Amino acid sequence: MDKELKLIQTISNMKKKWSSPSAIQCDVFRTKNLLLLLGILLCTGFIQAQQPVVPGEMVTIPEGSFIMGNNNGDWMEKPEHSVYLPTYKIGKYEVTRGEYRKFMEAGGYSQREYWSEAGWKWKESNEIVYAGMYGSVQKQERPKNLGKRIEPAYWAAEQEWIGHGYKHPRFIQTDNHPVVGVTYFEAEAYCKWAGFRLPTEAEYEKAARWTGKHSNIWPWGDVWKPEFSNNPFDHNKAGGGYKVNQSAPVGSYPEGASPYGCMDMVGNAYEWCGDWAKSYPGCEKEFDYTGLYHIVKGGCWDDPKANTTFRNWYLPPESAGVGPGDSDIIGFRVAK
Ligand SMILES: [Ca+2]
Ligand SMILES: [Ca+2]
Repeated sequence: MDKELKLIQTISNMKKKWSSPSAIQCDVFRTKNLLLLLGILLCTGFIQAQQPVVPGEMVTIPEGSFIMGNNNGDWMEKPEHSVYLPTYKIGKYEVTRGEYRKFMEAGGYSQREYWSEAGWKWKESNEIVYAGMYGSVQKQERPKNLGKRIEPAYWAAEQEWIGHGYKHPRFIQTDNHPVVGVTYFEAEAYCKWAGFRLPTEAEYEKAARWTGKHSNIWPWGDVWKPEFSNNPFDHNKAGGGYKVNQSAPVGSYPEGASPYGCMDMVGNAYEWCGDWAKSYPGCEKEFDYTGLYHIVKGGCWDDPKANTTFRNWYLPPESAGVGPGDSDIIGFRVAK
């Protein structure tokens, strides 16, 4: 930015110096200046960086096979295998608070039709449910002072965050921050209201890493770049800066875009996927958590080096800020 400002100032000073000759000379000079400035801005990527976030923008992923999994990853990421997917659309960004607010204002928490049976039952209950990674489910009563569920946990724009190992100062969540603290049930209800669905894990992973010929380990390539995503070790002020934990407005890390142009596919908020957690064919330890855990992908602002093949799983009602689930790190994006 400094470079552009200096150039604009230089051009402006030159204009002052040359301001006296005939009107024709002035017009020619102005046109030249404008073209020069436009060229400079285009070359430096200034105009591109200023592109606004378009809420609900979708990216089309063409049909075809891709390589899923990671032979160098954790045991549950193995083995690499080919998966065919028909054409689908996926959100370019995580769902924002501004978008989610529209669902709330449209009666999202009072209209039964948007919710699955299990989701509605959870919403109306006063139970907090959370679990370890391997099926040790625990339940407790939701504190009465929290009242009826009418919004996601961590909805307040400014608040104390639980924190996950690094500093977590108060910050203001704007309408462009990802909605977080949403359970699977809330993400599912939003999608139904908006005419979408959650992506499957395979859809998520293909949109995050497939170049058409090769599956990247991170959305941008096979080499870790701390500045390309919202993680604890980037310096971007939008994410709080170095060793500070907070979410960032969606699309704040354009250099970290996936080959298909999807933003924040690693980092910022973790993201719910629509399918149940299961082992890949040929995995050394087989598991099938159908009916128990849903897949969550992509790492978060608290995850130092999350990549596109990382797999995590949570219970659908995994509660935020009141149990160990800590789902202040979980959001979602839509698919169709
Ligand atoms: Ca950060
Ligand atoms: Ca994300």
